[in-house]
Amino acid sequence: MRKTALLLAAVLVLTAAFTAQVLAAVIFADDFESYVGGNAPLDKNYAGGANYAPNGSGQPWFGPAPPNARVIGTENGITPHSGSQMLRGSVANDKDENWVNIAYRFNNGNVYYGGIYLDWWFYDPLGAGGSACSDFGAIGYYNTAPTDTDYPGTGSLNTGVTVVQRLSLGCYATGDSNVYQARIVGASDGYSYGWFNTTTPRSIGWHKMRVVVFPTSSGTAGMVAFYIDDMNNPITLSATGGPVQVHSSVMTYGYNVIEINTNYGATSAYFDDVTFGTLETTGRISEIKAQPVGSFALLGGKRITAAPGAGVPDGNVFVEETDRTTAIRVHGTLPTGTGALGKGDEVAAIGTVAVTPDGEKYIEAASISAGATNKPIDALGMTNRDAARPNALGLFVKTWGKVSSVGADSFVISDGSPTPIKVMCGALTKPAVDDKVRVRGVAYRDESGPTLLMRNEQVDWTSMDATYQPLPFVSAFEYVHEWLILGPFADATSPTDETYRLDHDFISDATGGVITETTLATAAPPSPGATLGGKTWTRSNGNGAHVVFAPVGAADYSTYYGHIWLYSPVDQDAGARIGSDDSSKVMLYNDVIRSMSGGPALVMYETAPIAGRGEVWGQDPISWIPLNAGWNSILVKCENGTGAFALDFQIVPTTGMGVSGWGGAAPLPGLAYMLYNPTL
Ligand SMILES: [Ca+2]
Ligand SMILES: [Ca+2]
Repeated sequence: MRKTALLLAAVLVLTAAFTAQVLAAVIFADDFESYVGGNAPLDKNYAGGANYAPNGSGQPWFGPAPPNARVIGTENGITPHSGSQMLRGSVANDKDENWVNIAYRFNNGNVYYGGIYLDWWFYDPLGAGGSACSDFGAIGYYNTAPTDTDYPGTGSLNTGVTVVQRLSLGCYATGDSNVYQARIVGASDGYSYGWFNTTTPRSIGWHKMRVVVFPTSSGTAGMVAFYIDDMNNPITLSATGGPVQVHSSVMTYGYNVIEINTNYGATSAYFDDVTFGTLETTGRISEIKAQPVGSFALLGGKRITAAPGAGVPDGNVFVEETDRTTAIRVHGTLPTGTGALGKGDEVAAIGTVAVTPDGEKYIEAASISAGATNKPIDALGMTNRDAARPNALGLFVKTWGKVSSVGADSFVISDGSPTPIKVMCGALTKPAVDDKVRVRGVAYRDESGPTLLMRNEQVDWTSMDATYQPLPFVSAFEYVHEWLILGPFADATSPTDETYRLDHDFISDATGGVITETTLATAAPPSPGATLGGKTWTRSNGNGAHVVFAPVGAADYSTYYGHIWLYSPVDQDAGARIGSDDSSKVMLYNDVIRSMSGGPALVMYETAPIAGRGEVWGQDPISWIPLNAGWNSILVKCENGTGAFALDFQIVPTTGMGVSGWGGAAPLPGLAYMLYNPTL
């Protein structure tokens, strides 16, 4: 480890605001002053090189097929950012890479999942239009990085690598050479291979660059922000869905290396003063709420419980810890279009801590963006008294009571607690005075006292004596998040005939003809744990608003069934959009269908032509799904040839079927679903 007091002092002055609030421990800082310079290779794995060190000890930088970066002094009128030494590439177009194995060096062989940053000084020798400079720094992950020494083999992490992540920042030749580029491997909304153009113009000279990975946990993609020169405001990525300042890291592997890439083009950039460290914040909402008003807030990976609509005012989302201990309101300019936020979305925000006159701490966000869509958080049951307590503020709760009055956009309930609760519900249908109801919403407080903010979900209030409270759909686009699934089914013909996989009745086979696909809803209503022909109806792993069949044992050349009980408050005609890998079929059963068919369910959709295909969100419209008031059985059958096996489904208005792609259609509001049938 190499540190220079002078360097750290300079950094602190330049980034005082961000540093004071967020950056904590510097784990590794390198000003390249302690190496042998004069064009000597930096690589520790360059046998006989001036900066050679044993694998696992000494200085930490290694690279593939050394020499890679060179340690040099002032050249071409360019002076090091600190001291008398810096780095550049070896030879034009040499594609030099140098890594530090941060997992081995600093974290006992463990990856870092988030709560980390990397910054460095970057000299752009060409500025605007300089496509011959194509160099960048990165935080990354390589599954070839050892946990017990610096490098494998002779020093290349590229040899045999199969799993990679890189969060890169600098210039990249395939992008717009008038601006800087950033990369998130796996992101599909950049211009290619995870690369994004930014809106930050290139200019000749030294630039401070920083990559920040928000706090997150194992298995969750953290949020990423990139900074150039202004360490208080992230740069803007030109994503295909619209500009973003914070983006999901997409991959969930964590990070085990830092990386410098030089001479990826003919003209090398220069690097100096590399610093890797951890963020001060754990990202817990309780910690943000404890911060003083006006302080910097960095929120990552929390889950939205409520987005604007009905009782929730525009420009606000409520986000909650998955352990339901705390929640907070985030106010700002919310993303629109396909980036629109909804319940179950992971959200990241950068802003400041603010407070209302009624004492509510919230985040006034300069930047809000969404990550993955996940399982919506269940409401926490509370008495009116508990829902009115300060520590419930912002939590998604379920409470109950007798209706004492009804207003234009609200009604008041009381369970006998000292203070009644005003339920803000906008234009949703209200209960009548003296009705006893159960209500879900966000515990809030305004000048009138305790309130409950209902989401735009009519099903979030039900009669107190109802035996059910249905699940909401997820995201701003209301996809089915969880299915009850049954399978896989296959027989001797399955491997050779795709049409057979979709059209053959495997439920009939499995039950000796006693139950069929179209009598299933009444003869053997699906419910969690129910068995049928030796298979068990199983809750799907909610997976970003679609079903991925693989986690429960998907096989090639097989067939699965997925089922939900769809709740509609009224008789109405709906449409749907479906995406499936490979082909699928949708069967509907309810009173309308029974009167049409004389009994069994009817097929409302079948992929045409039946063919192997990858999943495209909402690929096909289904023009007519007649819904009964109450419960409707929807059975989706999906077949797979090989590889991925997945399904997505969205109910849409018949008057606005939209287009394919995530969020390609506005949802039909007011619906919900369950995995078991409460009427049977
Ligand atoms: Ca230096
Ligand atoms: Ca497939």
